[in-house]
Amino acid sequence: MTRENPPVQDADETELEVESPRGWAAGIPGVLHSMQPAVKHMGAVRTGKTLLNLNQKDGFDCPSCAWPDPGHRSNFEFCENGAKAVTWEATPVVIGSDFWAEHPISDLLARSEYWLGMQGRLTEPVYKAAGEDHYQPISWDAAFAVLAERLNGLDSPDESAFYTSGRTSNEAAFEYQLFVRAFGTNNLPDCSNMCHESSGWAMGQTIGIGKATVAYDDYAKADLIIVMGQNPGTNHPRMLTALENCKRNGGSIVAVNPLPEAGLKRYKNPQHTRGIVGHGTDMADQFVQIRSGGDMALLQAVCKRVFEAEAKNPGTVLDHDFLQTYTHGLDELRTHLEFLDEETVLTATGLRSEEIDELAARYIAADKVIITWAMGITQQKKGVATIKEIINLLLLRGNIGKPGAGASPIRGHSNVQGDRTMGIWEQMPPAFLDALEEEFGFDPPRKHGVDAVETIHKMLTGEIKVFVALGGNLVAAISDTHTAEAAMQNTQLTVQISTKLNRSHAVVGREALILPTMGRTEIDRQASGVQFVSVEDTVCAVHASTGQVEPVAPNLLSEVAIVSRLARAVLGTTVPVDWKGFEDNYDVIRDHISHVVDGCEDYNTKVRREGGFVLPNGPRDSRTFSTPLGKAMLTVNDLEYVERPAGTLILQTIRSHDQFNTTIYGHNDRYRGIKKGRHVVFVNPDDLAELGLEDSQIVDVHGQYKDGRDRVLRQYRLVSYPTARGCAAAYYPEANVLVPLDHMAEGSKTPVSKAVVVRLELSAVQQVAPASPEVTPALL
Ligand SMILES: Nc1nc2c(c(=O)[nH]1)N[C@H]1C(S)=C(S)[C@@H](COP(=O)(O)OP(=O)(O)OC[C@H]3O[C@@H](n4cnc5c(=O)[nH]c(N)nc54)[C@H](O)[C@@H]3O)O[C@H]1N2
Ligand SMILES: Nc1nc2c(c(=O)[nH]1)N[C@H]1C(S)=C(S)[C@@H](COP(=O)(O)OP(=O)(O)OC[C@H]3O[C@@H](n4cnc5c(=O)[nH]c(N)nc54)[C@H](O)[C@@H]3O)O[C@H]1N2
Ligand SMILES: [Mo]
Repeated sequence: MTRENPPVQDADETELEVESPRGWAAGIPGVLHSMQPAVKHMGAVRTGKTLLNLNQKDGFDCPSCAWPDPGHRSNFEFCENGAKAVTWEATPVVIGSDFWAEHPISDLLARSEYWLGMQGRLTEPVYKAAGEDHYQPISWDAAFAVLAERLNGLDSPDESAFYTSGRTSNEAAFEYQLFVRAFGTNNLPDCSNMCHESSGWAMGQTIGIGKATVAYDDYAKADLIIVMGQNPGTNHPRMLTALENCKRNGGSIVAVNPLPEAGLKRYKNPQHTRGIVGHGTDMADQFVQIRSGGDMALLQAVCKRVFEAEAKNPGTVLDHDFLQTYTHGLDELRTHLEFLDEETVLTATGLRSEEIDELAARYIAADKVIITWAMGITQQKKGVATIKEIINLLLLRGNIGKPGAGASPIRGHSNVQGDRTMGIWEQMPPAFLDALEEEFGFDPPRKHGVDAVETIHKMLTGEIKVFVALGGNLVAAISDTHTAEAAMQNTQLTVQISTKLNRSHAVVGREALILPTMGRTEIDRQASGVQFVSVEDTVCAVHASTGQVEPVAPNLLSEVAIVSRLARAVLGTTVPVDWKGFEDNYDVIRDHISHVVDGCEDYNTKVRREGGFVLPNGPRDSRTFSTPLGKAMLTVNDLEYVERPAGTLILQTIRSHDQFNTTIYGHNDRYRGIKKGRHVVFVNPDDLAELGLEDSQIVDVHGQYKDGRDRVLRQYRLVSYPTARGCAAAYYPEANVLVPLDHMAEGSKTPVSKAVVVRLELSAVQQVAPASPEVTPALL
């Protein structure tokens, strides 16, 4: 097979341009931008088959974010970034057999994520033998044989870890966790460990379920939506339509963010004439420009004001009936907040008291309130406690379990929530393991497995020897890049089941395998005919997804087929599971899901209904809270915020408008005014002045962590930007070199990617670092 298009050159960071940030999102440029790359790479027919079938009834689910589909879909139910995701996957550009001889691993190590991803789709399994610098094509059977021999040669199944990224379908995820547990370990780290784990922890403990308590229609019914730590204009663009619906129905929106993100200011909806030709819809009625990590203090201060308002006008502010019937802990919370010190709150938040008064007044005036959040909240040291404060605030006025109100963590990957529902978690509860045992007749391991950070630790110590990844790019996605890379290279075998090349294919163990897979856009033919898969969105709606275009190469296997063959090679007939039957007909997997996963009874029928079905949700449906007391828990959390010694800044790592996690589509961050480059650090102009620095100077960013290690991001261009005072921002994944591996959220152990204390120093060389990563000699 040969390449259809030549490989693109890497970006040249020296051409980086900076313009003023934009004050609005989407509109005509959004639509045009979304069509451009597709038509260029795929031609009109493949473009039509993919983009017009995106999120349609019989089409496939968008492989980008987890935002839900509305009941009434327009013909263009996709956004600019969904289109980029589809184009990136459905591109006919492929990596041919000649590629591997031309590009040894030492060459791949020196390439940027952008270059790697742009080489095209992976088309055949390849293997790197111990001591070799090259991958070589290998047959599928030989690849599974290598893997089976290494796994079965381990002293214990716990010497292996099986990672999952959130694009994997419910069918593949269910089968994968079944295989891993039948093999004998719960070592199932996933991308969620680095993402919404804090939400799962906090919500599980307080309301008994780690998922949103709202349905799609609730956004339009809300009187107030508070959007915290989230940039929907870039990361969940279709959410702007839901926010717009809320505003058009008379609701209001508050954005809590250190950055004035364009999508939260004004939205020009490309699906309405008024959006295309007019001014668009003004979004946030109040912008609360919070200091990084200050949300916990803000939420406590708002709760305190709610109690004070109730004290002034007893019986009018708190929802007494609700609190009495459904919650526990009201008095303790009230007493705790009496001691909250306003000065501490103002330091922690960087806000004025009046701004907090305004937010509290808005909250009290609204009957139905939704609070949504994403990574600005979860990837904080106090992320779990902060989300518990969100729950406190909602509970005080009965904002859980009624229309137009609720807690709404907005998930990242398109099926990250479904993967968890299907059992991808290192700590699945005993009831799930019991159900597996009953259904399949083997004894699943009960000891908890490792999460993503623990996996890295155990690779470093040599306790984990084989690493298998069903999608994703762990080495780039996890914190402390250099440590993570050393860990990955300390393993015996790394295996990546992927659609495209990324850094995790270059930073490998002694031996390595790449197993290419089909993507969600592609037609999946098996022995019983064309298959569909299913996914769950951020509001617990499950639906089918059917690929529409021919697979990009004949030798690709679906994820289900790969896991099925892997299981057969490793386990033989030691467990009574019909892996071949799974591969031949995905209905067989869904029948098992029906028996094992709560809420999925009769899965094959329900998932075939138009629009699928919504999973049961106690808090949302009936104010049922499955906590040990059977009540929603108001909790008392000791306030903490990020300390910032003089001369330092709190740096957060964010996504540009041209990336999906570690996948870099391009080098423009349109809304923030950055063009042709990514090596920038955004700093408030007053902080720049205070630090004696100027816009466009080139600096080295040094992490300031208690372990004293000098973690550095070299030669980044300063961009004077209206972020909150004392805060800075740089793009993920590059900035992961600065996040220490043990800098984790309490409880959830999510890396604290949004608050790293840093010091800026002028670089010796006043030139932006090249796009290719810095390669430490140890890696070669
Ligand atoms: N196009 C596109 N879509 C995506 C993704 C992508 O990379 N590209 N990734 C997907 C994934 S996996 C996820 S998890 C989501 C991520 O979606 P987001 O969470 O929106 O992604 P981030 O870019 O990390 O943005 C974090 C936001 O939190 C703000 N923030 C940072 N620190 C704080 C703080 O202390 N307090 C408050 N209140 N705000 C803060 C930042 O300024 C920023 O606006 O998007 C998903 N969708
Ligand atoms: N500093 C910092 N670090 C972060 C974050 C942050 O905000 N800041 N965010 C964290 C978050 S929220 C997340 S979710 C993680 C993301 O971590 P991951 O999910 O591990 O990373 P992705 O970049 O989404 O993975 C992209 C790769 O998945 C593969 N892929 C794409 N589609 C498919 C498919 O259909 N099947 C298979 N098998 N493979 C496929 C491709 O090879 C692609 O290169 O990163 C985390 N890391
Ligand atoms: Mo995520």
